[in-house]
Amino acid sequence: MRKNFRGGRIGEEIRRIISDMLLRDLKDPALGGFVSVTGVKASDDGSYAAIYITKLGTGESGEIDEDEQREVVAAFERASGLIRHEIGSRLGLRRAPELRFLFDVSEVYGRHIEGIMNELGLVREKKRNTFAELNDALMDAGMIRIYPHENMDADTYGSAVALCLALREMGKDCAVVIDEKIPDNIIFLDNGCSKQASDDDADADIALLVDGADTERIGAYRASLFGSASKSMCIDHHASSKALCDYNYIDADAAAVGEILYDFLRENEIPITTPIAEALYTAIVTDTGRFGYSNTTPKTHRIAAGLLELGVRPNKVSNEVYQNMRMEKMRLEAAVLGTLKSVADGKAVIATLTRDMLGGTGALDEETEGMAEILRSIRGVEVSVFLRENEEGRVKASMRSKSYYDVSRLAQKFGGGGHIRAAGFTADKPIDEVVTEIAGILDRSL
Ligand SMILES: [Mn+2]
Repeated sequence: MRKNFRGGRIGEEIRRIISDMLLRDLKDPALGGFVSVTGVKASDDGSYAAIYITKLGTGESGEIDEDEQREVVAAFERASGLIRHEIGSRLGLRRAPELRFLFDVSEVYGRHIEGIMNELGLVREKKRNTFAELNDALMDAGMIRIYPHENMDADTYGSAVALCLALREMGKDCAVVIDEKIPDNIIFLDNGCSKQASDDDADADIALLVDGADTERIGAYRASLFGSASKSMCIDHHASSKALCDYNYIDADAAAVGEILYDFLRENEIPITTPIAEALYTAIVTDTGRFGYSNTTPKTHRIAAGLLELGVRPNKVSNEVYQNMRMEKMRLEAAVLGTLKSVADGKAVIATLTRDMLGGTGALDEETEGMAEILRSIRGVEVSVFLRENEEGRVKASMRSKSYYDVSRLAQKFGGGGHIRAAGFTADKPIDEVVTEIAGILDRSL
């Protein structure tokens, strides 16, 4: 029997069929996790149907970025034939509709995600506060502990130090609680603020997160200390952040937490000394990519100007942060660049690093970070591949693409994964073999 395509019922049937298939038949890794169909719009003549899909991210917000959205859509497109076949046979259609998959970014999606997150008990949003409310809470507290996120960058660390110095000026027992080494190029900001996390930090009146709004990125031990404080507070500029602390200030328009804190200190008439200004300025310079990213606004520059008037010397900050590479790391870059190989008519480059080469430069394993980005910056290069032997002698690959090539699919061929523009894998083969294989694939597919 032929079914009538008009009305929403067929759409609802298609939705149910795809939902069933998600549970049983669709095994693509990109369709794992909380992927769901939010709606189906079928055309009147039954020739095609638009399928609206969503995926819930693992972060607090539940949202996923555009690259991941494209991955989900691409995975559905790959399974399109299978899905049409199933729709055709289950609905008894001679010709199943053409399917178009769209990532649902509507408000419905937002509500849908909120619904799922509520069901899972993931969201317990609290009140968002004003600067005055934050200030009142901080001034009432005696002991305050500030938590930068792990893999500290200059925004989280500079903001933490700036606030710590300001609160010490106000007579508070304040410290920045860390559990990792401070990166060499920002340690000049410290001014005696940081301390290694220890059990007595649990007694704080206020535990304060900067540049993050949940404890996912501070490690288990510090998260337990954070949770033991009487009150929690977060100051953040990530759009995806939810208000999960007792006091919350989240401004997604701010280029850096450093910007928010500048306004906070000004509004509450807390003096900004030169070391505080320097920490805020460093936070802003780095989070805006030296005023080069699209988050840079007129306000960013006005705040930067205000900080210069408070005694910041941009040249000093620049020298500390950017002109401060270890000689060993520079030697490492030189050695890696010495292996540079151009493939696919210059649209891709591959560079390698063996254990012997690394040993020869004296650089550390973690200093190999960022090589794939450096390689991608070459004009005309769409894909960069950096291969290195790790401590276990396995080959670790990092791959980047600039604008159209999906490196996550390339990584999947080697059992790895990642995002469209950044992906990687680990292989148990000699490094030269991996180079040859990747070069072959890139030559054919670019
Ligand atoms: Mn930041």
